Amino acid sequence: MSDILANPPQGLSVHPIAGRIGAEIRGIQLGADLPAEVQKFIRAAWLKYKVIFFRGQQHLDDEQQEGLVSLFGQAGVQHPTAHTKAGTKLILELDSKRGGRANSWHTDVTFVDAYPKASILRGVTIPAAGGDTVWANTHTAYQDLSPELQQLAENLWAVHTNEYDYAAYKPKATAEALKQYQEVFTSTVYETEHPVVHVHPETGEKHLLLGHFFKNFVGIPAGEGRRIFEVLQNHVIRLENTVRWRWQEGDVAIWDNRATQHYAIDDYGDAHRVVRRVTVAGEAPFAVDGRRSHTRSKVSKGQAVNDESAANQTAA
Ligand SMILES: O=C(O)CCC(=O)C(=O)O
Ligand SMILES: [Fe+2]
Repeated sequence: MSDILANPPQGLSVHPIAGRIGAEIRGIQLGADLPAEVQKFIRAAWLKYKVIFFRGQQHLDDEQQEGLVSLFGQAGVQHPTAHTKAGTKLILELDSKRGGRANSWHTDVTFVDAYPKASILRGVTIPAAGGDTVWANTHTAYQDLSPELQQLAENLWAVHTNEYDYAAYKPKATAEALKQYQEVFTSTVYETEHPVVHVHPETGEKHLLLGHFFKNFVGIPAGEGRRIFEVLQNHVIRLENTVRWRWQEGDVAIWDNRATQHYAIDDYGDAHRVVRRVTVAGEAPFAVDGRRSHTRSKVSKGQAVNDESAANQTAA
């Protein structure tokens, strides 16, 4: 894996950004039909740096962005509950004017067992100032724990759900946003059990698996569990484990969703910000003892709401 990074294909270069996560890749025009060597290089950089960035990809339209999932040898997947952008197969649009502000720490879609392995995000409309996104490395977060806390974490399983405490994470959400969250994002309610420490299927590294879809730990009362959650989650988001990206229009960020959490900073007021995401299918994680995550319930609330304006009351 690192061989190809040390000797990149002609014209390509990798520029690490923070010490523990994130690198910019220069010299590529992204597309579905890149040479095999270049695709291999992108995958190696993605696994090593956990989030990789490409500037100047204005040539990509929605369909070409959807085509990028082929870099990862798996199908693209729609969001299980949020609406896909009209006229596209896979795109989830986050528009700040329609509540698309993912300003709480999460890994995408962990309320299902086989959540996406990669997310590919494109900057479409970017505020003149603000609207950065931050990613955190969940492996170095695990490594930072004392051996005793590592052991505690390895023994814990957590329930993740899309019906989490949205209002607690979004204290300024409007009544309308809350209603749409209830009706669209939670039109089907999932509950999934994940190990708190999972072993990455490609790198073998151990990662903390938490984020805002966390509901409770299996076998621990909610109040006590919340405090344990804070201890572990605070390790994930320590600044040492993070990288922050200042967007320009046409940028693309691709993250290893099995190895990171992210947070979209909501500091741009009424300025307009639009980003579009596609996700690549993943597999259910496994614990250090080999047991696999599983979705234990999936309950449809019945009447599906089909209101385009509610498309992205998501926490993404
Ligand atoms: O708006 C962003 O920068 C990130 C949004 C998000 O959470 C996602 O695309 O998964
Ligand atoms: Fe997200």
